Amino acid sequence: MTIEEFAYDHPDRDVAAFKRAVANKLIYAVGKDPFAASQDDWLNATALAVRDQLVERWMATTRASYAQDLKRVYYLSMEFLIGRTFTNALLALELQDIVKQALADFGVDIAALAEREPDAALGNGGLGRLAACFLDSMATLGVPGFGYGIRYEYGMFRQKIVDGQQVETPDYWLTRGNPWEFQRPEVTYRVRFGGHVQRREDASGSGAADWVDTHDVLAVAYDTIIPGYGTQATNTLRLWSARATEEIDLSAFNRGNYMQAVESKNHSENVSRVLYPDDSTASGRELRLHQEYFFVSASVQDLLRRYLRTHKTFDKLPEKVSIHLNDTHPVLAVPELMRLLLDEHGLEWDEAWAQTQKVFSYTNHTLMHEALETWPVEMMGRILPRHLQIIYEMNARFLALVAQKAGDDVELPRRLSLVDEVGERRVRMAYIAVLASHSINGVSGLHSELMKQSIFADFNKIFPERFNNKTNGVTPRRWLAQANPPLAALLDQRIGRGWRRDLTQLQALRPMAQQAPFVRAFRHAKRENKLRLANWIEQNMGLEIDTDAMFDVQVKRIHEYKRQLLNVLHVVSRYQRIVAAHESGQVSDLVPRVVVFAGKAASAYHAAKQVIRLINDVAAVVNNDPRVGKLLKVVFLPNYSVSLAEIIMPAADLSEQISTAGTEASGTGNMKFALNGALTIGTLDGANVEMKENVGDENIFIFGHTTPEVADIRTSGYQPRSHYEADPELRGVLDAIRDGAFSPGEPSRYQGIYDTLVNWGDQYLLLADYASYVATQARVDALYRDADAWTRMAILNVAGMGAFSSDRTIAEYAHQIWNTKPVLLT
Ligand code: 26V
Repeated sequence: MTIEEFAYDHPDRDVAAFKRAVANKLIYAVGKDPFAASQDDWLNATALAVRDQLVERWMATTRASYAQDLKRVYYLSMEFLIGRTFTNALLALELQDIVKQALADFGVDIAALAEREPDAALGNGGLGRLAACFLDSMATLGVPGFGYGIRYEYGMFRQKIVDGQQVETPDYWLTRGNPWEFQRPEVTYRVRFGGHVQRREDASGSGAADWVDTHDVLAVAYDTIIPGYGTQATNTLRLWSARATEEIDLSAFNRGNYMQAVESKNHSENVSRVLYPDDSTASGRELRLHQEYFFVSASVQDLLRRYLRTHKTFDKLPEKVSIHLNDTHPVLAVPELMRLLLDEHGLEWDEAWAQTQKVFSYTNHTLMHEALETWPVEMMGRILPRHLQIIYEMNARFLALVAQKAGDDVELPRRLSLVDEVGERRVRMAYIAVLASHSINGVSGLHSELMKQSIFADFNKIFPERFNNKTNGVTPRRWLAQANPPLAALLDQRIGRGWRRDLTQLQALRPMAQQAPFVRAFRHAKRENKLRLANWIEQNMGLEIDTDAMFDVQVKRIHEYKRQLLNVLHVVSRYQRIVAAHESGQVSDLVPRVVVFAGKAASAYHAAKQVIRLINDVAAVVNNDPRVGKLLKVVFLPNYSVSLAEIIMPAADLSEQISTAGTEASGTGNMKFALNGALTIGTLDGANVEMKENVGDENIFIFGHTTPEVADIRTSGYQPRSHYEADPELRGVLDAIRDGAFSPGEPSRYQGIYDTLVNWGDQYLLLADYASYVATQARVDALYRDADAWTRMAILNVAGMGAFSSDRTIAEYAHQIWNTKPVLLT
């Protein structure tokens, strides 16, 4: 039988057919009477009908990739911060109008439905969202790929603000079911933990071993279709969920202890229960190590099984398989592949290692010491004894090589060892990644250079050809077409629709910055977006804001290095100037601003939580001071998420990208803002450097010390107190915070913040950059007063953002790292 002969109800793409499809889903799949159906029932029914439209593309893509025997990319990531799927799927299928009409005929409002979909928040921040943008671009470019990760039951925690402080609540995103996923119970793998290793009797020196007496957990696959845009091609996101090997522990059950019987099942299934919400410390918690090995083992078993369907030996593994490590979290894939090749498939070490090194590539996403993963040798030996052995063997062979090259540098082997021997012995996961990968990349030009000079300096001397840069990007489908309908419509009208697949077409906007009607239309689009955000704020926070004011926005995880606190210092300085002017009978000449913050702090990160509290305390004082009026409002939007970002990014006038130079690996919010017509105030950090090159020096507000200057300041004994003493305005700001101007009920609340900056070394150089920041903010004000000049510059920013599509990034990965060819669909 051919697929043409296989009879099924091929889904049609007109309103009548789609109504029938939704009606069928509502009745037969959701099981609801249309007269009793809730909004969520309608959403599920519609999602299922939309999903049907993706399935044919999915199967055609899979068939074609087998027929063409293509190399596949496996993108291993602990995090995929997808957000919502409904609107994105409609966009990919170009079904918006049809579905809107079909639902309207049922009396259902599509926008209200879309709003009810929960975010799939299976990630913390930049790294997870990048993985989601990459999936979108891989599908769009036809790169045959799979995302592999964990199907967390609880995603990123929900943030509430109670009395100005962050309170975390669990994000059980699956309550109402997930219509997008296909459970695949037949795709289940056994993942082993603990036990011990026995030399294999018949191994005759091959190094193969038996790993026995293990505690096992099952990994069950759940697949989600990732549609490409403007193509039939799709990819698969395969997430693993933990199941106990036995439903209940029968021996305990028979002894009459029901609770104990169920407990062991729960214990196993905890592995995929919850996303680790701390992206600031490489936590040594054992559960995290279990999670990392759990998903990596299932993924490597799965991809080997797929490879072996069409190949008998491992000779062609590097020609057919590329495994990409999204940071070090999936690094255990390296010893896992080695283990499977040695112990299960009988390869010799040298052969297994040669293939392994050709298969892996690795992206580093941070230089921050706290986030670099290491695991205690003791823990690794207890949970993964066979993998520890393999790591030791890799290390011994590597260090023998290093010893030959070391010359008089007798310390070199110690510095390069995969095991840090100082104090509690720990395995250095990043070193395994570098040793096992043929390509190691950073995520912006600056970051890639710093990576070579700092954490991987010794490796760069030995393997210089492995290191390269791949500057991040963002998907224009979600971050422009979907998030910003007014601007997307304007672009379509003036430059055509092609920018969705070729973002460089935005450069056609450059001459239009000089055309008054276009400038007006552009400003009009921005205004609509500002109104949408203002409405959100009014409805969710009961706060009224003025849409003529400049929307000055900083949204991202709360971290000391990102310097939300520097932004607060500037806000307080404005507040004090407004009040001072008022007290002396004048009106301040400051431009009215609404300063918007959003972001989550890791639950144990006290300093970050204090910053959230300070922002809310400052907001309470500023927003209720009658002397301020419309000149300044401060807003902390709770529960920052992908779907909230889609409302915030298009509404911003000013984008704050103000990390200490040398600390932000790339940033991707910076790109989303500029793409949506915000101007950037930023340091020469991460991808800001390349944004400046692309939009032109005169179209971006750069301030602060550069990376080498930061290094000089630190080595020559930084004295933050000297800035405090020399700058009366800065002193006034810090004293007010210290003395309780924003915490009158507890005047000493922010003594710690003051001390961190003035007395304890100001690690991120806020005080050193303060004067430059405030002076640059004055230039921002001056430009905003000239609305046309501001809008012209905003247009030139959009025009210059073509390079920051994740399509460009993925094309570079595909050509320069993975060596993959796109799937051809007829
Ligand atoms: C670390 C950890 C430590 C263990 C617990 C969970 C966890 C989760 C994430 C991380 C690493 C965070 C690294 C990260 O998100 N880096 C960001 O990557 C973006 C994409 O490349 C980049 O734009 C940001 O500048 C960079 O901070």
